Amino acid sequence: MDVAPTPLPDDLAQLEAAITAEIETAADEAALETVRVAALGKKGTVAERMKTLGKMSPDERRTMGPALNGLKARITDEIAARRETLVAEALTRQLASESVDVTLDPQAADIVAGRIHPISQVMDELVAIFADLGFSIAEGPDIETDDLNFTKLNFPEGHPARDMHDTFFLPERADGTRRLLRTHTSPVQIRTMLQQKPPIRIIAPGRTYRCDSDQTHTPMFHQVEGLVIDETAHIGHLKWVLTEFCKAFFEVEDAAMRFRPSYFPFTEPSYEVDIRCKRSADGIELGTGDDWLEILGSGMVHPNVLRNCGIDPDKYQGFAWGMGIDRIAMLKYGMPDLRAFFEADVRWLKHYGFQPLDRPSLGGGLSR
Ligand code: 2U9
Repeated sequence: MDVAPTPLPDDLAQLEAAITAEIETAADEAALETVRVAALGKKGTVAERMKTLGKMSPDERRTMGPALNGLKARITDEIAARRETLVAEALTRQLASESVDVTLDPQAADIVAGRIHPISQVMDELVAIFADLGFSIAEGPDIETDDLNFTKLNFPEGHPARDMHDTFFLPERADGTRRLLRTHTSPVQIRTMLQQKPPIRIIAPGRTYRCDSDQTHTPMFHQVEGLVIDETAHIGHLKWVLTEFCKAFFEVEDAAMRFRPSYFPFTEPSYEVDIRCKRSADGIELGTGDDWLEILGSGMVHPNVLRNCGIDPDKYQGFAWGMGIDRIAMLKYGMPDLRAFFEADVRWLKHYGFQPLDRPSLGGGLSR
């Protein structure tokens, strides 16, 4: 803002009154600076008056000198005080214009334009349920050694799962060893058993890889496995944990389960586990009906696996299970095509995705 130059008054009182008025009406810091330069700057009105001191008689100078110095000091103080006021007013205006209303509904805000992928949602649901049952969450690397993925899990040499047709191997190293993309999350439990003493209660959710690609298989998929090791763990506990999980996850009152004998190298005895269901033209309903649907595999941890991890099988025993996260997500949320999970189609995500601020919790409802 331009400020009209202060007219040079004849007497100092008039000059002071004129400058004071300009200071008081300066609307912002820039305008105040203009006033300061016009009054106190090298060629300002006060400086010009100071220059006249040299031409005065000693008597005149004795009265005019202190008068001019006093004037300069008062104007300097007034400018400083006005600057403080202007800064405070500007801050108040800025705070008012930038204020955030924390009572506004976040659902209407831009941040909810994104969606949580159903796999992430289901992972969060699994974690909430098993954490509530007293399990810890364990994680490990996607790239594993042959030893942790197969040997420690009691897979014999030459087992078909060790075949290149089923497993993604990385190029052989100079020392002849080959790393691989883990074919299950079981190496996470092996790592835990090698590092921790029982009792152990963990789940291991994560990505897994197999050379398999068709309508119901993708080369990368997600698993959650569980492991309990203590001195008394038995099949009854396994059945209770899995039933409680299914009731909470599928949000049903009852979840009868059927254990069919099976075979895995790492468990003995081993079971494939079915949940009761009702099939109709509308789809599949879990927890009721007179049909069965296979949802996971389980068993008592093989004594060789315990031994391989330095755990005495005569003192400790445990149970384990594994299930496909993609599969239980499809079942729960009625998603027909597995491959859509990995296509990143925004329309699909808008339809099947979850609200970012609506995170699953047992108290607040898992999925709503
Ligand atoms: C240790 C000991 C035992 C994990 C288990 C299964 C049975 C199983 C499949 C389900 C569907 C994999 O994604 S799927 O194809 N898994 O049937 N998994 S018992 O047993 C273990 C794991 C680690 C140390």
